[in-house]
Amino acid sequence: MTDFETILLERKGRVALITLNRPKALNALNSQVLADLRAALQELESDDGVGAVVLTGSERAFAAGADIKEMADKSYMDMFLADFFAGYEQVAAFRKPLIAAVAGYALGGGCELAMMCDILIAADNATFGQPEIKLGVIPGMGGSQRLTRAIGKAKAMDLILTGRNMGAEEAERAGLVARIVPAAELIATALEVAETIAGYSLPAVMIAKEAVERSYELTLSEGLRFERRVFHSLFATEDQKEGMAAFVGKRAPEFKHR
Ligand code: CO8
Repeated sequence: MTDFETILLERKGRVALITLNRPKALNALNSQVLADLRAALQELESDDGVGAVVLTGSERAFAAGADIKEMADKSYMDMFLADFFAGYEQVAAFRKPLIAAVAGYALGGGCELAMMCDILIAADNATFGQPEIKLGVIPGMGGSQRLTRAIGKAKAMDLILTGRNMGAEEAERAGLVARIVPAAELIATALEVAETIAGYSLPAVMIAKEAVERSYELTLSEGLRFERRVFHSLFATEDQKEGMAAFVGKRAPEFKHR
């Protein structure tokens, strides 16, 4: 696996673990982090041996936001011409399951990065927020859209307009977080979830992810039609035959594409 400047990339069987690694800056997301993440995800996407990916930070911070020091002196033209941080959409476009394991601060771009993942598992010390308003700006990596879809207008407005943080329990109640675990068990739990997913048929997993994502974009009738079409398409896979034959034969399936 390639070495990177600001992230660590490890393989554990069919699961990859990406750890944001700028501890002195609480994993603030600068352009190098973006470049490293994009390169790592590209590598993992094209690796058939990888079935799911966990993205994490440190116990103190998943990521405390976009790098304020890098952004502070930029002009409108700098931001516009570089389409600053548009590259993060590549994280959201990653086709395999991406699990965010969040401990400590997930603020601003950190919260937005976690929301680009498919399953968000939080340590009991996790803190989420969109504090950009305190800096004279607003969320710029999807917070106003993804947070609102995840937790609804009432809470999203509360967080984005006041800049207050919310803890793991409030985030779980609000529907942002799938599970809360003790901080010491965070990585093991996230890897276990990823291993479970990576044990299934990869095309089925990728299509399941895509179908759920389409629900954000489509009307119900179009979404249901999309689901039915891709459901039908899975009957062209060997893994469907194997999965159903294994059930009937009362044995564990041996998926080929996993
Ligand atoms: N950017 C750069 N450096 C940071 C950031 C950050 N977001 N967060 C923390 N750091 C640095 C600090 O400057 C400090 O560095 P140094 O030791 O050199 O002074 C180091 O990390 C440790 O931080 P603190 O000493 O502040 O640690 P505390 O435990 O006292 O506080 C906090 C932790 C509460 C997390 C505090 O650091 C904080 O408030 N950080 C900023 C949080 C924030 O405002 N995040 C939002 C940033 S804006 C954003 O994310 C916009 C996203 C969209 C951009 C897309 C553009 C298109």
